[in-house]
Amino acid sequence: MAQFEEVSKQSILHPKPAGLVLHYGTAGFRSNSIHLDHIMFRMGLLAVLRSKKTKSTIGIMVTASHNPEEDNGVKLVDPMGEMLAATWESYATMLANAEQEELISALNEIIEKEGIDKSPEASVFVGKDTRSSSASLSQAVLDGVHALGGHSKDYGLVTTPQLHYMVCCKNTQGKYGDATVEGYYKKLCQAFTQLVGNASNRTDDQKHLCVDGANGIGALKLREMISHLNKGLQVTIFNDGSKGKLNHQCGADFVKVQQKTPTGIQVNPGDRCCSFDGDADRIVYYFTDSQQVFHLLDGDKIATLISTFLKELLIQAGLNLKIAVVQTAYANGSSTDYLENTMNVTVRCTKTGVKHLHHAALEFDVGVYFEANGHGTVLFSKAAEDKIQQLAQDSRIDDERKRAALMLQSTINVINQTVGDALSDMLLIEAILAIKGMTVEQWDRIYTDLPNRQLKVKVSDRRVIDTTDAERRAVSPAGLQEAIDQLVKTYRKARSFVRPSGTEDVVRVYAEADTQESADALAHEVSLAVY
Ligand code: NG1
Ligand code: ZN
Repeated sequence: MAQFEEVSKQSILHPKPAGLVLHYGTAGFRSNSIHLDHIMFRMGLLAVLRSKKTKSTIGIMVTASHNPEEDNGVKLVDPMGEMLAATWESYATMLANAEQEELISALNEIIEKEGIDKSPEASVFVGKDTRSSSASLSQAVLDGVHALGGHSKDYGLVTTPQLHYMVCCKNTQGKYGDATVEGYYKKLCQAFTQLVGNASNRTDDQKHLCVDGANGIGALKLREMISHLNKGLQVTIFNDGSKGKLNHQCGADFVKVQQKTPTGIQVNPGDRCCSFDGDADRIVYYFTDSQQVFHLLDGDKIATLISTFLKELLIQAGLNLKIAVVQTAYANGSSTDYLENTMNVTVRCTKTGVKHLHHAALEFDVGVYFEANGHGTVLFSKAAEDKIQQLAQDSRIDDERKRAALMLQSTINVINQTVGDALSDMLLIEAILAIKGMTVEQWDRIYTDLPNRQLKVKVSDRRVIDTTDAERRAVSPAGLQEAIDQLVKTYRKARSFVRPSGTEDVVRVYAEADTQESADALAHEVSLAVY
């Protein structure tokens, strides 16, 4: 490519620190922002190749999600708005770690292996979060795209799911919606308004929600979205970025892991609250009761609420569609038990990481997937969407079926099927609670979580731990699983597993049991067995 000269020239302005090695992990590259300039430039290059290969627009999001403000990261978005294909993750790692003088040969290797035709135009959409490093890092991405002759569209400050949405809209020629932030708000808000039209006499109290924006992009974008809602939702935004630091003692990850209210939020007992994470692709709900006890409604409770709602609608609509919930090993045992034995819903367990859940959810007509940490969405198969569409337009059916079909149609429009989306999930949850006339306390009482504890253990090499059965059992090192089994036996209703983290240099330990003391003790004992 004549363009290679330009790449060589430009890459000198984005030099790789010699010897630095980073991996494209579960959530792309993540590190302290000072290490990432060359990675960003090179991901711009890679996105051009991916765009030529797929003859589609590719997305690049500059964010480190729930990590501290000092960190940053980058993720590529594939044509339908999904995560980057696994084979390309290894190209990303190879390109990122090529020393300066090996860069062109690394590009050539990818071009050859993938048989990339150089002639198609390349198009890349770029977005960034509110971190102070994001502006210059996203400029490095754009430099990479342009150096290799690609066209770019810079969406500036957007949430991760908004960027996924734009990519999908563009590559489906607008069938999924308009590839603009305005188009995103219009589609979601119109569907929300239609849904809550089914809720009779909502009081102002029921319309009110307290949102912790994690001092990030979610707060900014929520404020924009609210203006499209015609007062259908009354939101008080805390941690909107005007004072506090991004993700510091706030946000969905803090609330889930610490199991407590974030700082910077003033609420009364019973107030319905939710927290976004730093790029607004996760959401968890919570409230404090009159005894000042904190109650968390995590991804499992969200999946239960949504799947119950959808199952009821499918029955009312008389549609024979297969619905399933996809979880990971971190799902609370009570949620799995409730879904399987009370709701009679199919439950699948996959490895951690949304791409695994997303993939499994695609196997069903309606696949609801959520990680316990609040990352999730609902996928409708093409056949399911067509059936719902047809029924909603059928003039011969009775009112109850019609109403159910229309609600299913609005649910399809309110949910961002490309990826977990805090704004979109929030609208769907708020609509369901309104339609069911359900308080957050009633939602919480659907089932009672088993007390649980998550711990992190630092070891010299976390990769010596290898797992099977959707990460629920360790196959190496020898003897570890047997030791865990012995410990679990000494507690009631207990379960525990360990796995190496894909995003941090730690081993994660999870334990649940009949009491908090037992869950804490079991997690502690298992973490000692990991050493
Ligand atoms: P790791 O670090 O592999 O456990 C964490 C989350 C995942 C997922 C990724 C990507 C837990 C236990 N793990 O992965 O669910 O969200 O980060 O952000 O919450
Ligand atoms: Zn995130």
